[in-house]
Amino acid sequence: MVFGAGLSVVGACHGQDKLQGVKNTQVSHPDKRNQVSPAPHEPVIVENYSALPDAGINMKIGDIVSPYRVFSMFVLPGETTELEVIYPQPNTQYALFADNQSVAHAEKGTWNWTAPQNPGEKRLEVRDDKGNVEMVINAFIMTPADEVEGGRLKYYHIGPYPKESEIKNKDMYIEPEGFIEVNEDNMELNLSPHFKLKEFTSKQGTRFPKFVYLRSPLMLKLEMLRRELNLNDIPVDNMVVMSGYRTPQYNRAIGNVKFSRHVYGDAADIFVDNDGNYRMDDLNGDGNHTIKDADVMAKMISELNKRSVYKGLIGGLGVYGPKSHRGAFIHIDTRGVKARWRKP
Ligand SMILES: [Ca+2]
Ligand SMILES: [Ca+2]
Repeated sequence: MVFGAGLSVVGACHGQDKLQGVKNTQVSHPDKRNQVSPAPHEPVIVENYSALPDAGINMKIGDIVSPYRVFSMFVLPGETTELEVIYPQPNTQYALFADNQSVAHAEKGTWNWTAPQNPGEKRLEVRDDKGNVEMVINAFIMTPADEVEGGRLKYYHIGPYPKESEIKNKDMYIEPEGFIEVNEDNMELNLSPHFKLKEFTSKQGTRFPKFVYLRSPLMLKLEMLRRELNLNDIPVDNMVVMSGYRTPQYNRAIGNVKFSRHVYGDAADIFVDNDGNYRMDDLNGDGNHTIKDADVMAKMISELNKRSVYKGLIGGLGVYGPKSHRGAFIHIDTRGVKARWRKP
């Protein structure tokens, strides 16, 4: 098994030169569909994946490396991404297919795949020379951010991102260059073996389409944490993403800090919920539901921090104790520098 052997994140982001501001114009729209009170996220239990082994190869997808059989990428229309097989199996040739169409090699084991001009999804498959599918990469072609008008995309309220003049660390707060449209047809698609697109939408409104912005290192971090818990005899059948992406609009509505990592697509608030009651499970086995159960998850992040393969995934770790309206949870993000906080 070559898990993690090449797991790394190189560089902060692609296409910084293509950054587009979300237009911050105050236009009130008669459509109020998105102003209904948020519905709670349902836990997502992915069945038949608990035994899903890693792929026999690692794939470098742009600036990240995935060892998983199912992964995802987020690109702009017409954007070209380099894909490369890392650690191929001996005496095996690989081919890349996009929606069953063969993609020409750039060189052996390397392809430059160009996304179509229209937003949507493409299913990329890496197949070996016997035709076996070694890895599926769900490619999401985003709607460019310059199509946001009056803070909205197709009536979905995204809201204004902080102005560039307000941002001190421009490497850490990169405004989205596009948004992934989420609808009934694609919401069940996997972003990684255990996480689906629908888990990361902002908790605003109930109608489709919705839009999210996500960065792939978050998926790597979530999968690594999940695995680490399992390896430490804390079985995870169901890890709930209580909050993934938040639009600036929603983030402001709940009174969160302006520069929340959730707005920048690399944060998730999570807890283990194998019994499906939408509350953190008793992970430390003391019979009580307390912040100590969140500490069990946080400890795994600390362990991962010690490893070199984790280097590109460093970021925030917040530990939260239970309140009357919700259980304990942890916040993780991949902001690139360590940040720690604890809120009993
Ligand atoms: Ca539970
Ligand atoms: Ca406990």
